[in-house]
Amino acid sequence: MAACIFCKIIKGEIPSFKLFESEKVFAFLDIQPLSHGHSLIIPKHHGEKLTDIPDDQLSEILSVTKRIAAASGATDYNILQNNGRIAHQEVGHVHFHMIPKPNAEEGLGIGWPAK
Ligand code: DGP
Repeated sequence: MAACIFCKIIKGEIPSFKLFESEKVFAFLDIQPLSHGHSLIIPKHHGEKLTDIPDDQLSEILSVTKRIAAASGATDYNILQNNGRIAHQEVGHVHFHMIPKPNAEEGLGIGWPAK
């Protein structure tokens, strides 16, 4: 989609720190990280919501997310997918956040409320 910022990132029209690319999946560092290594994993196919993405692509996205988490060295992390405007989805292209929790043993890290 022409106006979509994540489609522009995939095409290289907006710079990003690329972590991974395959035929159907793209991953890069979040520009507003909640922790060091906060990554975004997205389908190349433009779809706004989870239901717009074929199951085989979702499966690859989860697999890539797991590998990026391992590569980051994080043993504790959150995988987050904000689906829909009311659920705080700001970018209308499906994306999964991988948010490392370097201080997991001390409780939840930056960006999360205390228990
Ligand atoms: P969400 O609220 O789930 O839609 O999160 C969107 C995320 O996308 C947010 O953490 C910031 C990130 N983001 C927005 N614009 C850009 C950009 O141009 N480059 C990168 N790397 N990340 C972006």
